Amino acid sequence: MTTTSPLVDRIRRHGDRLAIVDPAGAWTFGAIDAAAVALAGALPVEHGDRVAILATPGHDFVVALLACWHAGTIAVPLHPPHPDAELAYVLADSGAAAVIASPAHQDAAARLAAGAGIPVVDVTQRGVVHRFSPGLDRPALMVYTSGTTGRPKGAVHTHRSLAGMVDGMVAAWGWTPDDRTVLVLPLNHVHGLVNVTLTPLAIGACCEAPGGFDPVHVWERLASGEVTVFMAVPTVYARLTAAWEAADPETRGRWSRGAAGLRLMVSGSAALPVSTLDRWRELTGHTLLERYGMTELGMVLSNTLDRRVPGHVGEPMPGVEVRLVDDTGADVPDGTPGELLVRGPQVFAGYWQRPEATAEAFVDGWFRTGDVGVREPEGYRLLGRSSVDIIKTGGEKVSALEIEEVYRTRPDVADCAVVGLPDEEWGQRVAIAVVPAGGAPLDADELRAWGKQQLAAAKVPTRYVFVDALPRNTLGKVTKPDVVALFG
Ligand code: MLC
Ligand code: AMP
Repeated sequence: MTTTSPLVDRIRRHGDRLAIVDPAGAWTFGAIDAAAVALAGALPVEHGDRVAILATPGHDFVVALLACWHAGTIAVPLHPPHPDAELAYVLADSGAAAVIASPAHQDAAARLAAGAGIPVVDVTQRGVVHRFSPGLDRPALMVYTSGTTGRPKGAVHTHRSLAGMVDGMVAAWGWTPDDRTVLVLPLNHVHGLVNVTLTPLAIGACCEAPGGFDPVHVWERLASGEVTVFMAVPTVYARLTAAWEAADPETRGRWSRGAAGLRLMVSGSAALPVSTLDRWRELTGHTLLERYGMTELGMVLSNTLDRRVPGHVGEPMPGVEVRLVDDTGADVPDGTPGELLVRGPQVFAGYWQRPEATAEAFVDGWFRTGDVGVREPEGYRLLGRSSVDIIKTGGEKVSALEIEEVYRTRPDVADCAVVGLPDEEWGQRVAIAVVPAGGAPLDADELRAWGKQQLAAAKVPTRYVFVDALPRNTLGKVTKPDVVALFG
């Protein structure tokens, strides 16, 4: 039986090979596929429905994802540590018809599903699936991403665009069935989901999913001699470096010798500081391969296996076309900065139920990234974003305006402004300047604890300053560079 999804078809072909290792056990491709087919039969859904996934990384998540595709539905992965408010928003915005949940997340799933008036399906439930008509351009996945305005939007990928992403990475980074990787990233983003989970599985390689990021565990796995590929955001490499510094000399030597044996180590999702790259090379002998991507696009620019230039993001991925344009939309010459536009087989289909935002995101069929880059003899180099209101912290993209809107709902906050402060470990840190209502002083710890109930951890400001008024220009607009200056 072939399905709509080329990825499902490829995954099931690897039969008896080892697909997944997680804290609950080890599974072959055949076992994963059989479980997914059976779970698909238990989903109370119609083709095209959105199905939310609240699952532990590894077996449960992959079975749930493949079950969504066997049932002809659109998978909407959730990040279990997010607070209810954030998860409920995604359930409501996507109009999810059901939630698939791991046993470990049944309570949260039941609470959220009750609020949304939809059923919870345990990942272990079994039924008989009904076939559906194939179509590569059917939506397969929705990943929520922050923008310059309002709440996060669902970026819709089709079976075709997902396969395009996977094919590009296999070609560019030389994935083989003998590879084995360790997943430490969340599964509500393309980095953890497509690069680290789906791509190895599509070619018959093994994905270890320890269930999160623990630096000591990762070092032990890198030192084991079993892992061949590792991919993460720069903050993870900074954390691993800190764990190495804290280890005793014997452990350091063992970790460094073991990690040197990997085939490939990749960094992306945020700018990799050259200092982090240099230190990692001292520790492991690896020059991190830096690449640039985006939720809407998958991987766009990448250094190559043969050529890695620090501070640069290389050349377009296979099949991807890019342009750099000025304010008028005209192409800029090499050496001149411009906004990066992208076209290619892995570009997303649009934002869920936001035709205007989708239309605005494209110009003449090219996706506007909002990132500013320059083409140099060494390859492309990114210079930053055109909007100060998009912040990247720990590899997570967050919207300053979304955070401001949430804090302004507090009666004791008259006004506020959110900015990103440069930070070696996090890339940027979220900081907020608050004008207390009535002038009474507020407690930063309380503001942070409150924020964690409303927003994903990455969005909650870690630096607070209290002011009588926000700095504004003559038009009354808050001047964000002056807000940054408030933090010294
Ligand atoms: C957690 N915290 C964060 C944060 N994550 N603060 C800022 N930014 C973040 N991203 C907070 C926690 O609430 C906690 O607060 C404190 O920071 C330390 O938490 P921790 O437990 O030590 O952090 P941890 O949970 O280990 O998270 C760190 C991390 C994680 C780097 C592992 O942020 C992460 O997985 N980031 C990757 C995100 C990602 O996958 N991005 C890809 C997007 S796709 P307190 O108060 O409790 O101390 C994309 C396209 C592409 O960008 O190109 O790939
Ligand atoms: P997201 O919307 O979470 O997918 O994040 C995509 C954004 O992350 C891009 O638009 C860039 O701003 C940023 N990004 C990803 N990779 C890199 C990189 N290697 N260097 C600099 N920025 C990056």
